[in-house]
Amino acid sequence: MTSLSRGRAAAIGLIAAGSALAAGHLVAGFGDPRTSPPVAVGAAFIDLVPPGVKELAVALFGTADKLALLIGMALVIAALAVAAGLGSRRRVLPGAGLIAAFGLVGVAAALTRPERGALPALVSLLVGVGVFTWLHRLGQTPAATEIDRRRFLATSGLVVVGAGLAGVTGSWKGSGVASSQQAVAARLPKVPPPPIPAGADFAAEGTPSFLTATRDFYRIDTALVVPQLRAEDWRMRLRGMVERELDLSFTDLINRRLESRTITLACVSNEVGGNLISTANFVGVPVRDLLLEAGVRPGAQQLITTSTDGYSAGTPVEVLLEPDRGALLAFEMNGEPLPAEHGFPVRMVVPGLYGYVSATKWLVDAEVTTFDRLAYWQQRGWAQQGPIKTQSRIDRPQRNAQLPPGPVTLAGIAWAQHTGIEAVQVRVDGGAWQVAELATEVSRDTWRMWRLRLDLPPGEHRVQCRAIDATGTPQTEARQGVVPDGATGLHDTTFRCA
Ligand SMILES: Nc1nc2c(c(=O)[nH]1)N[C@H]1C(S)=C(S)[C@@H](COP(=O)(O)O)O[C@H]1N2
Ligand SMILES: [Mo]
Repeated sequence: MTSLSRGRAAAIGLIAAGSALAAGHLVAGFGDPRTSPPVAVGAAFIDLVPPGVKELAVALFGTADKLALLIGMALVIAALAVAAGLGSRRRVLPGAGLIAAFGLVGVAAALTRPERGALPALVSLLVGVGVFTWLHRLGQTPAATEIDRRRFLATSGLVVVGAGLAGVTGSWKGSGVASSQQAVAARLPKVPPPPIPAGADFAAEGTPSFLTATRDFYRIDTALVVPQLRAEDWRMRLRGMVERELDLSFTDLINRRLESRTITLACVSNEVGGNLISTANFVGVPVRDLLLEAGVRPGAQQLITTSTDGYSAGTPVEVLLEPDRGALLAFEMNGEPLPAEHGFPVRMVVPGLYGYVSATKWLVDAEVTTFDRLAYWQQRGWAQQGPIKTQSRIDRPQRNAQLPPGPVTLAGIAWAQHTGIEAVQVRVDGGAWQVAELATEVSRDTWRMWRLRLDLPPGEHRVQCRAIDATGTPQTEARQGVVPDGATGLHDTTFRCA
C-alpha cells in the first residue's frame, strides 16, 4: 500500500467533509431547512453553552455573534477534516472513523432539536464516509502515472462541483419565504399607522430618526439561521389554562380586529449607552382579545409563547390582559409583512416589556400556564419579570469628539416605555443638572428625543444624562450589568472643545 502525500490526504479529508455537509444540506432543503447538519449542530451548541459564554459572545461580537459562531464552526470542521485526511495516509480506517464519529455528533445534535430530523445528518455521515473511502482508494493507486493523477484530480473536481450544486439546491429549496411574503403583502388589510407629529426626533442633531428603518432595526435571537416559515403553513394554538382552545391560521388572524401601534422595543442585553433599541410601527391582533375569547382560567400567571425553533418567552398574563397595554400578535412591521429576521409570519410585541419576556418571533404556540414552568432565558437565570427600565443615552457629541469653537449641541434619546418621559436632564463636569429640550411626545410606548445647546469653555468635558419618567421617578443611577433584568446607571461621554 502506498502512502498518500500530505497535500492529497488533507484534500481528501476536506472534500469528504464538504460533500457530507452539502448532501445533508440538500436533503434538509427538501424537508425542514433547520435540520441541515451545520445548522442543527450550531443551534444545539447555542442552547447547550452556559449562559455566560453567550453573554461573552454578544459582548465580543455584538449582533455578529452568529457569524462568528459559523466561522468558528467552519474552522473546526476544516481542522477535523484535515486531521482525518492526515491520519489516513496509509489505511483508510482512522480518517473514515473520525468522519463517522463527527457524523454521529451531528445525528445526536439533530435529535436534541425540537424538529428531531436526523435524516440529513445521517445522509451527511454516509456521504462523508463514502466519499472519503472512494477518494482514498483512488488517491492511493501509485501516483506514478500521469493517467492516475489526472483521474484522481478529475474525480475530486467532479465531487466538489456536485457538492456545490447540492448545497445551492438545498438552500434554494429551503426558502420559499420570499414568495410567501409577497403573497401576504398583497392581502394585508390596510390599517393606518398612528400619526407621527412633526418634531418627534432631533435627527438633524444626531439622534436616531423617530421610526427605525426596518433594515436598521436591531436584531437579537438565538437562531443561527433565520427560521423559514410560510404564512400559508402557519398555525397557532392558544391553549393551557383556558376555557376554549383557539387554533388559528394566518387568514384567521388577519381577519380579526386589528390594531396599528408604534412601539419602541428594547433588549434586556442593552448596556448603558447601547444600541439594542429601535422603534417601528406594528400591525396585529390584540393579544388581550385572544385571551378574552379563549377565557383565561383562575390561577393562570404567564403566557408562554414558543417559536418554531423551540425558543420560548413567558409573559405575565396580568400584563397582557390590561385593557390599554397594547400587546400584539404582529404580522406587519413598517407597512410590510414582517421580514424573516424579525419573525415572519407572526411575532408578539408587548409595549413596556423587554424582548426576552415578550417578543417571540416565528411564534407558533401560546400556552397559558403558571410561573412554575420556565421559559428559555429563565432556565438560564434571567429574571421572570422584565419591565423595561427607564434609561437615557447621549448620541452627540460622540465619545472623544474634537469640537470646533462655538456652542455645543448635546442630543440623545430617553425611554420609559408604557410610562412615558417627563424630563431629561444633563450634567456637565459634575455640575448642576440642567433641563434638556424634549422632542414632541408621540406616545408613552415610544422613545423620546432630547437636545441641549450649551456654551462650554475650551478643554475636555464629561457629560451625563438622566431621564425622569412621567410619574416623576428618575432613572436608577446605581450601575448594574444587564443580568438578570436589565442594566442601570447613567450614560456619560467625554469630548473636547476647541
Ligand atoms: N424566536 C425567538 N424570538 C425572540 C428571540 C429569540 O431568540 N428567538 N429573542 C428575543 C429577544 S431577547 C429580543 S430583544 C427580541 C428582539 O427582536 P428583534 O430581533 O426583532 O429586534 O426578540 C425576542 N424574540
Ligand atoms: Mo433581548
